[in-house]
Amino acid sequence: MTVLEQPGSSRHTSALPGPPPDWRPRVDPAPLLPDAEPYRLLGTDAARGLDAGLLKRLYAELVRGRRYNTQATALTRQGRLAVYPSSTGQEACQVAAALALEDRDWLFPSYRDTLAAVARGLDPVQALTLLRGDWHTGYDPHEHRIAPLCTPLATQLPHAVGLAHAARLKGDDVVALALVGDGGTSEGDFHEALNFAAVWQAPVVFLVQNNGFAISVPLAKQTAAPSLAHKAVGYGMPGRLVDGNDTPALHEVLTEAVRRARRGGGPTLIEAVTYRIEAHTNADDATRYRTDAEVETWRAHDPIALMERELTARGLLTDEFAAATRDGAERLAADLRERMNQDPVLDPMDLFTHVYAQKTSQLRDQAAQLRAELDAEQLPAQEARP
Ligand SMILES: Cc1ncc(C[n+]2csc(CCOP(=O)(O)OP(=O)(O)O)c2C)c(N)n1
Ligand SMILES: [Mg+2]
Repeated sequence: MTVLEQPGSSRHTSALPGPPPDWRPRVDPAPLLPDAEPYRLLGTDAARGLDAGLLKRLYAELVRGRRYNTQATALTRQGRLAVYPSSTGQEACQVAAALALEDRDWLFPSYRDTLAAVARGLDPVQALTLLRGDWHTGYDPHEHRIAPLCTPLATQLPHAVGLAHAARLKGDDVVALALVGDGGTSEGDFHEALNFAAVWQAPVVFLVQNNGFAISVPLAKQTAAPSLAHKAVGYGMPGRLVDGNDTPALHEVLTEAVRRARRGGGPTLIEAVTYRIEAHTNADDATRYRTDAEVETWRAHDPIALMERELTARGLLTDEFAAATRDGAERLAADLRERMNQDPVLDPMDLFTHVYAQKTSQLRDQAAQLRAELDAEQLPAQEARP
């Protein structure tokens, strides 16, 4: 018997079947839709009302951040750092993310977000330990409430949701802010994290830094969505689209989203439209997949230059302030240079520490093998001693 032949359905009427019973949208999608174009403050009338102290603080952090990026890249050339995914051009996202959070909140960074961690107060050398290949994370995530810099794409997102949801269940006043790239939005973890976050109304904010590329893959090959911010609607959370090089605009949107999450309003997805000025890492040649002309158009929209225009228009970029900002950035770079040039003392056996609370049998075997090899290397050296 088919559905059409079921008892009661045999009465033929000429009327077309009506809609499914009781159907209506579960939430009104209109308020969840993102901004029609990237939200901006710099260069608009609204910028005139921005607090001078905040603008100067953001600017000083941007200048420090740029200097940190150039110094870290130089360290890769000197063989002192294995790899550095530079955030040059994306400093506005990094600084605004760090400053939007309270100390009690948590930051969940990706490999490109060392600068956000440093702007949040992490020791600049500790922030590079993983990228030097010295140690799993290099810092205590609990000390600054910064999760480990995450290399597997988007895996930090479900972690952020889990932490935020758990905090809410425990009654802790904690918001999690997770950073992810445009490429990371194609991962299953992105979908699972956003879905759970919205269903649970977890106090979490997702900041997608759309820098145009996932290594050599441009955004057009990554997604057919109108924008990455539009994905928010499908999960039932608001989406925001922001100029990712406009630091005060980002700071405002992120701060609002963090506040909303804190008062139980649930998650927000923010897409920051920005650009990766340097190659993916020092191991990549970006000239193979993009033109210099494209890079130049983004250099003209540099986050530091945008801020300088605003500060100058407001008479805030005095010679004294500019010099003090430059000096602060140089001190940061000199300290980084000096400490990264010291050879770290490492115990190869630490490879096996902190991987699992209880070592698996494979790890125990591998640890024993390494121990034996290290001991064998020691023997000739000991025998050579008088
Ligand atoms: C699960 C996973 N798949 C693939 C990679 C290799 N990989 C490293 S970076 C990257 C591109 C990521 O691009 P995006 O998310 O846009 O971040 P961006 O590097 O631009 O900051 C890829 C594919 C990875 N690290 N993890
Ligand atoms: Mg990208």
